[in-house]
Amino acid sequence: MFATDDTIVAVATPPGHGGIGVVRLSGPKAQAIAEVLLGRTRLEPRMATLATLLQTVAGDTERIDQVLATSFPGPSSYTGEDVVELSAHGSPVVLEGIVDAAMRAGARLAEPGEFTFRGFLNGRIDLVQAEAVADLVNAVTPLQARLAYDQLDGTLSTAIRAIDATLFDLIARLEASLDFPDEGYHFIDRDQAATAIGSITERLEALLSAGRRGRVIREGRQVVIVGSPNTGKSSIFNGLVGSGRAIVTNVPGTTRDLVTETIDVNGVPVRLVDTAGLREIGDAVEVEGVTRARAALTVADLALLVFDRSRPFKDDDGQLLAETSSTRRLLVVNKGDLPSAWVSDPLVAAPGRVVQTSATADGGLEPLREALAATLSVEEVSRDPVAITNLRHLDLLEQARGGLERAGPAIAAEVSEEFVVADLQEARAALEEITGRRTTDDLLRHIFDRFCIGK
Ligand SMILES: Nc1nc2c(ncn2[C@@H]2O[C@H](COP(=O)(O)OP(=O)(O)OP(=O)(O)O)[C@@H](O)[C@H]2O)c(=O)[nH]1
Ligand SMILES: [Mg+2]
Repeated sequence: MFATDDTIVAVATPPGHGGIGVVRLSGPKAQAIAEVLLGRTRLEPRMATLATLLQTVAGDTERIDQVLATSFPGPSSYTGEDVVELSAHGSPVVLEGIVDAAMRAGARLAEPGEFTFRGFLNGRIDLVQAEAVADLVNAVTPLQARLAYDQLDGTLSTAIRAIDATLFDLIARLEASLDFPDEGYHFIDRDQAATAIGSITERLEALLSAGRRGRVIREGRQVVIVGSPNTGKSSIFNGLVGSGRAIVTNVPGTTRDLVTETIDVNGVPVRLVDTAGLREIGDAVEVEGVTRARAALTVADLALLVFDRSRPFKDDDGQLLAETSSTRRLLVVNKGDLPSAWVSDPLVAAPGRVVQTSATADGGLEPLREALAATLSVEEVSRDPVAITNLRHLDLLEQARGGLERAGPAIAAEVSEEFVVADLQEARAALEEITGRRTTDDLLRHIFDRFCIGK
């Protein structure tokens, strides 16, 4: 996938200006290139050294910046190779200058994820941990970050390897019984094998059920705000987001496109989408806005239907109620600070929890915040059992369970051990694909494509 015998370089900190920016080098020539850049011969391993960074252009040597250089000799470095990190002032010009100088001295610009990929190839981390690095970097809620860190720390890898080891042992004993059938060896009898398969299946089940919750935390939820024009959708959106992100006016038809922000609801990242007020009239822009609003509704995990209580309930409102009857929804009755114009309660028979709000009154959105949390949050994910968050891992665990589910009855039905062993091997193959003991180039490309450059 990537060449692995050369020395790579990249800026490891985000683009833009900052207090400090870090350039990272990894590969056999990392140390030598750093020596050229710093004009000195030795960096004490794992000690930050203050040094001046030099570059030579057209025979003239100039000073680029003062940096802190740290050398991490392989194999106990992030990549498993020699690594040098240069912390400079966080200016894109300075950092790009350092990268250019490193390239002139023999380094190649790193591809996205290439540092982590080398760490994986050199056995510093397994594939689950590599994926956790990307998840940790991309986390938007503290709970997401915590679960990603747990996986990076190896909790999930350890759990999967332990199951794999038990399977390996079981297969070995079954195979031994196959190889020496006439010699009276009973390495394992069918009852013992059935019990072992049952207990491995239980361990997989525990991981799978924790994984369903974990996935919500990693993938988040999409919540779409819909309603007739001028009911206060954008005001509610702004209130929940905590900024004036969407335009609010008293003109019906203000919002015309989808406006999206992510908020944290008890650790679950929620993509909140504000939409154009649903009505049939309007110019071409508004019609397109309404089409987009309806499309957003179809992919929502939850819809907030917003009604304006200060004016009579209209046909449009009734139609929205009917058209979302099978969508998970909250019925938000807004403008509670104004006198009600509803003579009877039009929502009384409608499925969905009713929440009274006032987007303009202090604390008027609290009931909605609480209802969102109650509807969307997952039970608190404890650190044990390990919560799987990644769909790839879940799919492979399901595959592993499939193998065990075939092996269990086969052993009970006195089917030849060979077939049982084949099913168990299949389960093992799936587990090994999770941790990356077996992989394909396509899978690796897919995983490391998600990384940013410098990671
Ligand atoms: N009194 C009162 N006014 C509100 C409340 N919520 C919104 N408004 C006002 O209602 C008007 C419309 O609010 P918006 O948030 O723009 O409504 P919208 O549903 O996004 O409107 P469109 O984008 O046009 O569909 C604005 O003048 C808001 O200030 C509320 O709870 N009470
Ligand atoms: Mg609006």
